[in-house]
Amino acid sequence: DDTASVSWDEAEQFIRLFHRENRDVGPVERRLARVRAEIEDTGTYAHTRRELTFGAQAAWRNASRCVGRLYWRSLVVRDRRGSGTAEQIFDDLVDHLRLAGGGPASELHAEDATRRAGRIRPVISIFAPARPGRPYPRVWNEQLIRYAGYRLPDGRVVGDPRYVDFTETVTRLGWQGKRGEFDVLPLAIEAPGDGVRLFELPEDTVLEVSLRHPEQRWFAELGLRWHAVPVISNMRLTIGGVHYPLAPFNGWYLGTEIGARNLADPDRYDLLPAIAARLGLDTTSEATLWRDRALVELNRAVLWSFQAAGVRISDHHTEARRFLAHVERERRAGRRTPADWSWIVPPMSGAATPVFHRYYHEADQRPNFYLDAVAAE
Ligand code: NRG
Repeated sequence: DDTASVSWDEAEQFIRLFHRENRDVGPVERRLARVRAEIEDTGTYAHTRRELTFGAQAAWRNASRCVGRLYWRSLVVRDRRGSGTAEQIFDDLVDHLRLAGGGPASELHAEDATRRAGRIRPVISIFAPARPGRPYPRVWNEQLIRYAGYRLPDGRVVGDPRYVDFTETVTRLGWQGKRGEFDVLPLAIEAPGDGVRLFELPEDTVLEVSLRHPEQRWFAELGLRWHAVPVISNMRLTIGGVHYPLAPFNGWYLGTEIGARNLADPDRYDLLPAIAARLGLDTTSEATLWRDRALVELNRAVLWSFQAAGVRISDHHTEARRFLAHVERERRAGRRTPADWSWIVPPMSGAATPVFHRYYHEADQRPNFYLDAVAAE
């Protein structure tokens, strides 16, 4: 429950962890006494900047479903706890996207604007924590950049079927979509005293890659594209008993997220039949493995197009090896890496990657990220 007091046990556990791993921050007992007094007074306590930074990085390190954790220490943490209005939050999210490397020109790195586009870096922006009995800001979108889905009268969907309900919600709030296959949705930002408000992302913050295939010329004619940066905006960050309901974060894509799920799942863009047809595959029998063959070519197109555009992306073989290197590095540091096999193994060619052939430590370690119920109905 967000409105209850912060648990002292969780606060103490985190402060001890932080001091154990950051020997230079001073005596832990003094900090614990202050935190305890603050909780007794106010029901909660405020993290120092360094606690916030370490807490977010440790939350990533503990994210059991993430295969990309080798880089957890490099997470850039933006402290936006002071941003209260929907406008301020929107400006911060725009800055987040620019810093993450999604778009070209930005004041932040004007000098190497061309080199920087596509050089994606992991960033998290942390907004106000939930405080006992007080409302807090949030974003209704699952990710900052997602494509609208429109249901046609005949039941088919134009765009991403996953966002049909969300698209209807923002449409009721006054948004008018272009009814295309890849329309970037507006942000729905809810701030205390402000209600929910819609904001369009400036074009230069949404870097997208048009998909082509290294050999099949017709592939480009499918008109497929995907956005370069996944920014998860519906997960609650929990550090030392304090909940941050709005803490959007991003890394970079693993090719299979796009090629083996978003564009391939039957309840998403469902493109395998169309690609198999263009490849001239025999689809009359499952045993021809036409789905598998189309899947490989689609995933080649994703990786090849991102690489050609200079946009950072990983393939599942490389990332699987890096993950095991991470597990080993953590073991040498005296830590176990919690992991969820069903998320760590990629959605194609599972057993061809080394992460398939073993089991993992299954544990809920904090700090961590938790899925919040989507605010939109
Ligand atoms: N599969 C989702 C994104 C989930 C998180 N993936 C990341 N996270 N790569 C999709 O949009 O396809 N990240 O922080 O980079």
